[in-house]
Amino acid sequence: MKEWWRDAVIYQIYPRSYQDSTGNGVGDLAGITRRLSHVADLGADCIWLSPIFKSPQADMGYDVSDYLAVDPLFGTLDDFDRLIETAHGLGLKVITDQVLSHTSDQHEWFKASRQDRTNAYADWYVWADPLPDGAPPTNWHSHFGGPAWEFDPQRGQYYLHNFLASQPDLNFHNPDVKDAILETCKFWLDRGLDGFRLDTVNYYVHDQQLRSNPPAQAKPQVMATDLYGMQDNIYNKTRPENLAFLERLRTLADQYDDIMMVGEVGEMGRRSIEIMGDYTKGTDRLHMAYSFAMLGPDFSAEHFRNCIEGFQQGAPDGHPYWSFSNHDVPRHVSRWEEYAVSHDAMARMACAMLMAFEGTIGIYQGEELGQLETEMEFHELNDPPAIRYWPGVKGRDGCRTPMVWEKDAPNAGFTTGTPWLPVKAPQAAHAVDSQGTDSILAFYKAAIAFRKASPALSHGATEFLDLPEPLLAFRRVAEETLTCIFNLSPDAILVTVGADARLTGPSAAALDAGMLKLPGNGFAYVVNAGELRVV
Ligand code: TEU
Repeated sequence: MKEWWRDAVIYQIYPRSYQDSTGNGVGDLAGITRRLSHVADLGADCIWLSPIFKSPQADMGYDVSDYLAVDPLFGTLDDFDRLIETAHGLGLKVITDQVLSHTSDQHEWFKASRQDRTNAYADWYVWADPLPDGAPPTNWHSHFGGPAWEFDPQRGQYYLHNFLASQPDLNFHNPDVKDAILETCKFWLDRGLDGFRLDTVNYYVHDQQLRSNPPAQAKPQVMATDLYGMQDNIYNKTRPENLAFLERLRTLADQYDDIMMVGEVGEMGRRSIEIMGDYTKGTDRLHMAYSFAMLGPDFSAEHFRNCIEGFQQGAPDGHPYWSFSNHDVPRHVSRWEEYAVSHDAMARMACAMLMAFEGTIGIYQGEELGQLETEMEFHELNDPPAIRYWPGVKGRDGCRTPMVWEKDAPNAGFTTGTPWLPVKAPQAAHAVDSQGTDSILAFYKAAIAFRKASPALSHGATEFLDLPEPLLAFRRVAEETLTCIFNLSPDAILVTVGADARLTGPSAAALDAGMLKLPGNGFAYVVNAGELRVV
């Protein structure tokens, strides 16, 4: 189908934690291939593979040392080709995670670049002289803590790293860098991929004049790592010059058949929704984008409405990608537990909500099991910012622990060896083989199937209804009209509806004589809803 991605459900696989086939404790491509039927059975359309490329794994693969090779940890190029072939055989598309903004410091380009100021790669990264007092060139912060500049004694200069010091930022003002990066993308498209997830897509270009960001404000920290969230990062990322590069990427993608690119906008809040729009409007930039707006703690109806309406207004012809969890944030069932009657009730309602949103839907491995964030001990941590800021910061290991397959098998069937992150009892309790007919997994399958079969949910327009918090309600309008209503609180709420109203699809509500009873975290898809009023 042309533009398959428009109403797709995309399933994110974190390869280190899906299925180990060798017993070394780390998941791999052959393991994923073995488990693809789970994804197909769920009803997803596509898998997004977090990075599988050669990497010292300082940031778990988001530090690439060779864009054209599979890391031996995950297998070989043959394993990759077999994975694609098996996925395609099951009707699943495959997209890979391209980390183009920075490389590992072990990449040959950087090893050459740091030698001196005149070598062929000298300007491939962002190098700058110290200020007269020896300080870094700007006040930019690294997302993972401290200054975004690292001094290199051999060159006598600083280099830019928006993330770890071992993740130097490429210089996207250099035409050779842009050409080389596009070549690496071409390599993977030529191998029959269906598209890319583009890591930190708004970080590619920095301010060439090296202006300092406005001084940090005493505002609440969004991301816990350090002062990063307190600085308006207007000069180290989201520069206007980035759009021209996105257009080149699109030109490349359009040379292939029905390729999709989804960009990760590394930003939260309202501004992030604007950037998603800027990056996806029209047909010459990205196909879709997501930000961290729905991946944070905010769980108000107003917030979700602002995200969805804000995107529509900013980019009426753009296409969003919405998800509640990924490998960078605490799992949503735990993240939003203060609003939950129970973890399971939250898992069901969040799924029903997500499946009702207009756009493409992303789910993160384990979410379909109602999985909880894993509580970590210091000695179990792997994530660099988690280690650096322990115990003040909840790092990202708790959402990255292995997928659980068989409840009673060692390590829940993930590995026969010692897993790189622990498999603990509260997580193993959610194993795939323990999910029966009334389970969260069964619910996800039903909700995905319902969305697919419903023209309103899969491609209808969205019209919000003005109901008070904690109710989120909107109509999806296509050949049919469906009213979707969600109780974002643990307390029951009564809503009157029209006399002809009836429930359809999965629900957690009771409808009797024009009265819709929503328990805590209740939800319903309603046909002929009539006028809704809170009693
Ligand atoms: O994440 C980007 C990221 O975590 C932040 O950029 C984001 O800006 C922030 O959470 C919103 O305020 C990607 C990957 O998903 C992550 O795993 C990597 O560590 C990171 O890039 C560096 O490659």
